Amino acid sequence: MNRPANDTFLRALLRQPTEYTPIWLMRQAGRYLPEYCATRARAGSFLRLCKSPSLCCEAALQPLARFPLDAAIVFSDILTLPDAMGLGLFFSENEGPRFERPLREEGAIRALAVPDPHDRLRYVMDAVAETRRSLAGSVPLIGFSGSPFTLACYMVEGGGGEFWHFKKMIYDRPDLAHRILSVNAQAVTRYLNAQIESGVEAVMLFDSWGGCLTEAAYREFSLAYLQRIVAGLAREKDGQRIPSIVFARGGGLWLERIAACGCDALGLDWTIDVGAARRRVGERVALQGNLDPAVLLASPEAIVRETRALLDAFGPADTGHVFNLGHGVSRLTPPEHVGVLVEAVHDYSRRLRGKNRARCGKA
Ligand code: 1CP
Repeated sequence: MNRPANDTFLRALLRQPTEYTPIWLMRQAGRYLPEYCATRARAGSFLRLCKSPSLCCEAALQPLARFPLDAAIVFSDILTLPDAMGLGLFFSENEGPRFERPLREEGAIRALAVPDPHDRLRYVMDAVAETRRSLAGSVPLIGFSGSPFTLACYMVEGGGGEFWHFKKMIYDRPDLAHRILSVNAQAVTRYLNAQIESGVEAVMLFDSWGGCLTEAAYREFSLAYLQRIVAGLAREKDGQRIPSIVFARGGGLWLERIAACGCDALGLDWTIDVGAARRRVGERVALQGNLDPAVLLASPEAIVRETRALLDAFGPADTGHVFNLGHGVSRLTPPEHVGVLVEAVHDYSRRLRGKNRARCGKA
């Protein structure tokens, strides 16, 4: 298959020049969209939605039908992978995800095995293929997985929370923690490579909870495994480079180290200034982010102002930045505010490039 007609997102990740700054949003499909709520109601539950490739495709395309976003993301969840490892995922109403069989016993940890993604996660591969077909070469499709550490937090805790169980394990039984992380790293590598084979054009690793660790523990229990995965990913498919993004929530203190893990781009939360981040990582990686999702709850004027300030903070450059939020879209976001954001990013970044060219021309 050929490159998408709009490959701005892929070029920005690979630090090739673009005419404007591309934008997509974490959780761009989700509960802030009434049409998503209708699709989920039709599926019967969130998990049944995740297991229906045609409904996943529908949900993934919904934000693109409304807004001129520069990328689509596969509709799924990071927790389908531990579900395929036998932990028994379920979602209780308004309580978030839970596992029937959290990983607490040494025997269960020793028995943990890497699932065949083409078998236990066939429904995700089918969703990838169907979504890619339906995009019909318009914009690129992003595949994703949780990081080994973030997945382990949920697997040992048995759901969301403050993850005391896994944090205790890394100090009490580092051997067991490493056993889980090492199986997870192999599982994630195979899972992402299967998504690449099925048609995704970029991959993203969500390390949503790595930021809760000490610096030393982060290096040993999160970053080392991210590095292994990135080294094991297929770099190309059909002659096209497949860029990788690592989203490091709470990783602002360790940007240089994360940027050196081999990924093409670093996803930033909103606590760090994007210009400062750029100065710290230099030309090594592209940056993705990092508007505070709360800005989308504010007035259109505030959205435009904050968007321009962020693009100004990134500084003059015609590549290397993918605009995104610092975390997912809040379900309280008025959908039309997303439209204001996308237009502001496209419009203002084009104008900045025009100014740069004029300045360079005069020099
Ligand atoms: O009620 C609903 O409809 C479910 C809400 C929902 C949605 C829309 C969940 C439950 N997951 C998703 C989809 C999802 N999750 C996507 C694809 C959609 C898109 O981006 O457009 C992605 C990429 C994720 C990733 C995900 N799931 C992460 C990593 C990113 C992050 O938010 O930090 C995490 C940690 C999860 C776990 C999860 N799934 C769902 C919830 C409510 C949670 C968080 C649980 C917690 O509180 O810890």
